[in-house]
Amino acid sequence: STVHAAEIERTFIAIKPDGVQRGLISEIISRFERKGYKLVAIKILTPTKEFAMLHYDDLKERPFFNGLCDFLSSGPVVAMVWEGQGVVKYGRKLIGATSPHNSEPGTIRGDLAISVGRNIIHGSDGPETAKNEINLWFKPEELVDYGLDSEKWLY
Ligand code: RTP
Repeated sequence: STVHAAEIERTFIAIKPDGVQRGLISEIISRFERKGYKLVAIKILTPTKEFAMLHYDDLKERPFFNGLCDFLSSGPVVAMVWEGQGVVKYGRKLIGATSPHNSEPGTIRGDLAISVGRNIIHGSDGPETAKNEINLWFKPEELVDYGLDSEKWLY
């Protein structure tokens, strides 16, 4: 029933404009929260296109890059940091495959989305990406600390 502090990871999760406009904020937060992950940062904002381009910098050579950045900056986005053991990898599992055509029922995209260009949520794809994305979207003081005793009900 113990977990080492080193095993507690953080990941960046964003509800994209389609997820926000469709009223899926609480549904998505609920899935991460019920699993046992902790919400350590949250804000709602409409990113600029320039900011969207920084966020998706890895995809700048892809044909859908421009449209993707237009879309991410088209309306309010809920930016979050979630914390817990294995949250980077398991968060991707909760989210499901990139294309909702392939994502399993039971996953967020499998249950709630149809098309890859409107797949409602983003999650960091690895620990390094998570650190970079958290730093891009949040200042360190925007993240909370739950304290030393808060893990005992989970681990
Ligand atoms: P995300 O970064 O949003 O969590 O998605 P991902 O890792 O599962 O997928 P990635 O390959 O990094 O693509 C990022 C986002 O680009 C959009 N996309 N459109 N063929 C297309 O039109 C296409 N392919 C990808 C999706 O919104 C995807 O989430």
